[in-house]
Amino acid sequence: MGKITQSLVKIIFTTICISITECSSSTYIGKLFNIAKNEEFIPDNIIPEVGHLRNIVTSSVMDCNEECVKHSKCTQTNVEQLTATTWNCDLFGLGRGAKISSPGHLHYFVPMSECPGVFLTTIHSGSSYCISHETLTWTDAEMKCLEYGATLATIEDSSEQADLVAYLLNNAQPSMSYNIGLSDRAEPEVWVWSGTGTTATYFSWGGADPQVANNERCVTMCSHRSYKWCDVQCSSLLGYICER
Ligand SMILES: [Ca+2]
Repeated sequence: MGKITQSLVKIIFTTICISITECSSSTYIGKLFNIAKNEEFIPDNIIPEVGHLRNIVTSSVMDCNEECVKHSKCTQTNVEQLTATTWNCDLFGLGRGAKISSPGHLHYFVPMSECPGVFLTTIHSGSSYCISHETLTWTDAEMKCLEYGATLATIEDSSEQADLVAYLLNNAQPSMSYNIGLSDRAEPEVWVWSGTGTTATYFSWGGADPQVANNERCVTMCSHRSYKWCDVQCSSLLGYICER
């Protein structure tokens, strides 16, 4: 985040909360910080150097989030009230996965960059997606999604799959397949969603996939199979779908 943007954000923050003794979280969520979709999300498997940045004590939730805005690598805060006037403030950079945090913790999220185009809320109820035609490996795509305050898409059921397919049939780049958040990179044939850390129960495989033999550990919505899923090598350069 550039210095001008940081200053601007600080001014907006100050303006919003100037006359409020204890600026409640709902006052500025949505203006600056998007609270994670899962309010109990806390960064897990944090990436070294940009993961857990600092732990400090602040006098309010707002002060903690201001510290985050000032820090070039901070994208997330986790705040817990200690006393009437003190808050434990954890600053985080990029992290992935979902883990249950303790009750009383507040989690805030600020994207580091914007997806090309916009996050679309009209594809499937309750979710927003960034469909990127930029071709990246699965891991690089996951990093990009994290920078957008998202993860690679988690497709929970047939209704979400059908809605994404309908969108791609009309809007995808010709012959482009799109990575989603599913892989068995940790353990062969145990398919885990990167966004939630959960083992998949719904699948929409196309053809004879998945095929264990070819070191195909990452999953894509395949253009040549009407966007049913193919397992591919994680190094394949493909489009990708982020969800938040
Ligand atoms: Ca989803």
